[in-house]
Amino acid sequence: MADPCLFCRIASGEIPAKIVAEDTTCVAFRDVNPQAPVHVLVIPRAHVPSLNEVASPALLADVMQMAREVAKQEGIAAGGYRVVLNTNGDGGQTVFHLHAHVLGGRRMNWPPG
Ligand code: DGP
Repeated sequence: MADPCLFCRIASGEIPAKIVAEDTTCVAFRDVNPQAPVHVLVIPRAHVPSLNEVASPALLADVMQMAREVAKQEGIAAGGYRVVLNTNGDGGQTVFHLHAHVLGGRRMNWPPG
């Protein structure tokens, strides 16, 4: 049976995505519905539904390390960017495979919507 998780299927290459970075633990790809000139999602290859279920701080470190590398690669590191982890319903999470949004290329608003 096909893996039901959309982002697991992107990580395995079964579903195509515009991949901008990948290593043994994480994959980064462009969001299909960008909210900023740069909008990249960084996911762990391992399936973890949300921040609430993360068991290893090393996994978070891997995601954040790749987020930082993507920001540099996309040319937004010096100007500034935002990394967002939407978590569960009130956090606005719609895909239940942990992902960090890397947003930049425009001035971010605060407070967020
Ligand atoms: P969130 O709301 O935090 O769970 O963000 C999920 C993001 O995933 C949302 O910004 C749109 C993006 N997304 C959903 N489906 C796909 C897809 O099939 N491909 C890509 N590249 N992004 C997707």
